[in-house]
Amino acid sequence: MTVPHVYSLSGKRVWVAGHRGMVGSAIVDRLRSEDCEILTAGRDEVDLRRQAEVEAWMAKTRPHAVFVAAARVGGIMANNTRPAEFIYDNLAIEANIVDASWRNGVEKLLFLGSSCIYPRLAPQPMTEDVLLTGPLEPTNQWYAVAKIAGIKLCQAYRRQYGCDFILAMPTNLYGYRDNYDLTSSHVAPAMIAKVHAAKLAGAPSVEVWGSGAPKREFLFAADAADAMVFLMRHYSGEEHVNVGTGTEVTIRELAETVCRVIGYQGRLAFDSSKPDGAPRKLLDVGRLADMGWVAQTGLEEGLRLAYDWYLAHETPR
Ligand code: GFB
Repeated sequence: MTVPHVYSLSGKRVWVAGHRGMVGSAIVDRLRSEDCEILTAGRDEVDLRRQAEVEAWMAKTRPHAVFVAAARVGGIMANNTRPAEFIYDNLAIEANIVDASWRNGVEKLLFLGSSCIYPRLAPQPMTEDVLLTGPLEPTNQWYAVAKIAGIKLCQAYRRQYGCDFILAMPTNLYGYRDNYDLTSSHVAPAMIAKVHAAKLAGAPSVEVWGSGAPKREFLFAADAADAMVFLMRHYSGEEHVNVGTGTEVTIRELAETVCRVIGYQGRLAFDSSKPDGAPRKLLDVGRLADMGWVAQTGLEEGLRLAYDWYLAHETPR
């Protein structure tokens, strides 16, 4: 399939906002094979929640293109217990970067949202147009509202100022440089850390939050980064685009897969005092597939790669 080229990164200064996070760092890795200059702003240099700092940094560095991978992110527990941080930080970060990008003549910007923008009980798989058709999942409504505002922000700047700002909505991600802190992590890194610890301790069981019945779609972060660069080059439009694999597993199946990868034979102990969150969150990835992009890394393979990274970087052995 020949995919039309709409934007060339060649010779461009490209700012990856959020380069220390899992997705941002994967985008930096992916951009290393492109002929572009990668810009990153250290946390000590720019607090993205402060408008004046973002404006000064952008005016100084003048990027041609921007990936907005900076965000306050976390798993179900962090979202549910720190609502103010999840709504305020995300609104501030996206408003500051989008506005400063327009003011500084950024040619192209890609904003990363999340599959939790969609209604809790949306028909599955979720097409892009189910946005704002029903109530949100309560555990992460604060984050979701901020990300929906980010979508509308980019669309408004496109309509009023003609900015080529585009929107990607990735599913649940996992990969290298994930967050393994059990109070704020997502489920995939949490299961890696917990199963590893249970294996080392010779524990008879490992704790899994909730019922194990919710279904989730997991995309390897390096694949997500590849999709972001693909969209940056080949897509220009107001509509947001789902980014995922199009396949889902139950949390029980995810936990079993992690046990297999790590070689742990104990039991799964489900803790029903913890929330399940949304029952299903499967993206319809037809729009992206029609453009010519599909995910490459299967779940078990990706979990093996993530576990190898965890062993090399995170564990007391
Ligand atoms: O990954 P997770 O926190 O994200 O949880 P969400 C997914 C499912 O795994 C939930 C269960 O049903 C959890 O109850 N789970 C089982 C666990 N054991 C664990 C564990 O040890 N840790 C965690 N974290 N979960 C988040 C949103 O929702 O997904 C964010 O809150 C964002 O805003 C992100 O959208 C992608 O898929 O439920």
